[in-house]
This record gives sequence, structure tokens and C-alpha cells, in this order.
Amino acid sequence: MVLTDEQVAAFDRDGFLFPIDIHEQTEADRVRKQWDELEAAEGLAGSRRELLYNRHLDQEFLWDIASSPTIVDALEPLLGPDILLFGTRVICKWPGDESQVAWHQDLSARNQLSPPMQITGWYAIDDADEENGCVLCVPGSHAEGMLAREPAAVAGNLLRFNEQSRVRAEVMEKAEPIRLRAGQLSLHAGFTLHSSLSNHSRRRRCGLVLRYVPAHVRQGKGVEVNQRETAIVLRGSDSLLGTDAASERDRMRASFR
Ligand SMILES: O=C(O)CCC(=O)C(=O)O
Repeated sequence: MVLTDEQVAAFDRDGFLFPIDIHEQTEADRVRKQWDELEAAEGLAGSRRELLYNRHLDQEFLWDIASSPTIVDALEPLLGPDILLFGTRVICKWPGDESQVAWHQDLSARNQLSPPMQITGWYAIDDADEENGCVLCVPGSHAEGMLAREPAAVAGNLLRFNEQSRVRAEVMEKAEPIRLRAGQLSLHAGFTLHSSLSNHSRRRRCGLVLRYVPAHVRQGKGVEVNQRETAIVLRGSDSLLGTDAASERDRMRASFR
């Protein structure tokens, strides 16, 4: 989807944009069914968290979403002509699950992206609203740059490291709920402050988190192993990786055969 000038201006002003329609109901239902099957096959019980990272590398339906031309078209005016998929993660909150996501920015000293540029896509596998713990974003917070982090003060924090951005209560109060129907997407900037609360409904809330960077962004060599990601060119080319979007799509497609 090509963004209108108004949408680009809204993203620049607020640091997020939603909803963006990716899939109609039938296709969204198909994605949810595939996720349900994967969840059942993997028996997420003991190792839930690790199973949820970078499954676009071995699950074609997740790769298809992550590399969707509709999403990449939307990203192009925001990130430029050369775009990498940097990593994915599914974040699920099951009914009765106390887990939540502490206030944070996706760009942090830990992931060492230079220059610090990233846009995150959040694809709704399930409908997401306040009741089941949708993402909350603070409008304009991306303009503050990188905030200091401290140990998280919330129980059940789903972030990889149990941290949170240092943020004042009056800032959190400005947060907007990112309500999405299954099959819709939101985008937020790397410095946008966001979080999500526990699921108080009887419905699951699963979302596919997609990290995109412009191709000139590099990751520091000293970054911890579980923060290293696999960059795949989705649009244009990358001189350091020495590859382009067409060959990467062929390579990925072949890997699923
Ligand atoms: O899924 C959530 O609740 C949080 C998502 C998130 O932190 C992100 O998209 O960067």
C-alpha cells in the first residue's frame, strides 16, 4: 500500500500509524489457522519464548507476511528505497495470562543499530483491543530520542531483557490504544514509547512483530548473541550483504521447498 502524504505526515508527527489493511477476513483466518497449527505442533509450554523468534526463517506463511509487498510499499516513503527485514517475533498473550510488555523503545543501546533507525510493524494475528492487551503508543514520544533504561517494575514482562524505559506517569497517560482487526497492521518508529497490558479477556492476543531497517544501518559487532538478527533484503539492494531483493526472495522461496 502506498502511503498518502497525510499518512506519512501523521507517522512523522505521532511516531506511529494504523490501521493498515494487509489481509481480508478469509486470508486473516487462514493465517490464524496456520499459527494455531504451529502453536499446537510446537507445544509451546516449556519453551514458549524462544519458539516465537524469527520463525519467518522456517515458516513460509510468516515469511509471506513479513515480506508482503503491501507492507514494503508502505515502508518505502519512510525508510527509503533499500529495505531490510531485520527480525521477527510473535508476541502472544493467552486468556488469563498475566504477561505484559513494559514501556520501552525498540531502539536501545543493546541492539546497537547505527544509525539508530528502525520501523516496527505489528501484524494482528488475532483482533487486538484494550480488553486483550493491545499495544499502547505515546504520540510524539519518538521525538525525544533514546531514553535511559532501568530494571522493569512490572510482573511478567515479555521483553527479552527485563527492562523498561524511564518514563514519567504523565507521559504514559497520553498513550493511545492501537486497536487492530486480525489481518491489519500498525507501524511504529524505533524511538516511539510503547507497552501493552495483560489480557483480561477470554480471547487470545497474538501479533507478529516485524523489524525493518534501511539497508545502510549496521549492527555493532559487540552485540549480545541473542540480540543479533538476520538481515534479509526486501527492496532494493545492500552493498555490504552483496545481494538484492529479487535474489533474496528466490533464496527464501527455495528454502521452503
Ligand atoms: O505485542 C506487544 O504487546 C508489544 C509489541 C512490541 O513491543 C513491539 O511491537 O515492539
